[in-house]
Amino acid sequence: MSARVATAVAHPNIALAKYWGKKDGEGNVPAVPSLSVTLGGLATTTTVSVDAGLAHDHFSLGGHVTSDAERERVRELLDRVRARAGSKDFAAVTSVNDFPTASGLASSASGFAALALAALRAYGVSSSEADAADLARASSASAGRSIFGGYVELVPGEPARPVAPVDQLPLRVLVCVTSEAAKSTSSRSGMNATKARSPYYAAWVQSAEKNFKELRAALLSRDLEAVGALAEQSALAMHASALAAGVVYFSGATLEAYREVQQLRQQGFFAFATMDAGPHVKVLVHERDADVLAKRLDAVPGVLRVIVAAPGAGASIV
Ligand code: 2P0
Repeated sequence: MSARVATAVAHPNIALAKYWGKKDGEGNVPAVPSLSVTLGGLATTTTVSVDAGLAHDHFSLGGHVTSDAERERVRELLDRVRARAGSKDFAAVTSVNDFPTASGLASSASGFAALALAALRAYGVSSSEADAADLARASSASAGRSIFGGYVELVPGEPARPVAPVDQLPLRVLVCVTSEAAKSTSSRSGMNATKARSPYYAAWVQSAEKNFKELRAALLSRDLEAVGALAEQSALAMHASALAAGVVYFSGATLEAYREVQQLRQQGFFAFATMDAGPHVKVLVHERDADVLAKRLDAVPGVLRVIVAAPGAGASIV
């Protein structure tokens, strides 16, 4: 039987209102609502080839054979798709990122979004974008958001859905890369440790609900300043709760870049920082200042390079 092949491209997303922590029980359901912007420019390209001749699934990432844990997460997603397709055929999956993998640049978001779309197509499952988003979310919650372009919300228990288009705000995201290495603590273990051990986890969950509502309203009313301020608050509150459990994603360069962002604000620029489960700092700036501020941030000790990203499109089959 000939292989059925599909290739999908997906882009990372940066949460403005962060998700951190899961609801009790199975199903990978986030404990808090989140709101992200999908970034153009950075991409994961994933090909799924269904082949009745294979004895098991194969998965390579960036041309390398992957860890058992990574293969297991890919297999779980393929199993869900096979169950819907009524197929027992295995697949070969190849995935390539054009940015650092597993380092807090949301590679699992674009990775599982691309995998979900490509797998549904390759196995011939007819599905809506909401189906694809919920399939991706079950593997990696933030991945549900990368199915869509522009600004996207993920409310616990529901598939991700778009909230506002790419041109809602004159926003650019300056991704300050501070390490090319993979992070030492995965998001999953970091958030589980925070939930188990942080004295501030309950406060985080409470503050995240309020932050999400306010940020969503600010986005819909095109209040760029409020979106920036609320996004930075969300990131700091998430990391404060994680830090109290000994979950530390910051490096020296993270703090240097954050200090520069505070100085840019004192100098009158619109600049707010957000940090994820890795040492990089993503700086929200006005589109007109993007080139000038990228140079300023590139000069910060420990910042290796700065990627200028604009809000971008959702995942698609190519
Ligand atoms: C977010 N992050 O909202 C938050 C902020 C990182 C910091 O979603 O366990 O890789 O696979 O559902 O989606 C990273 O977590 O975690 C993440 P799993 P995921 O973007």
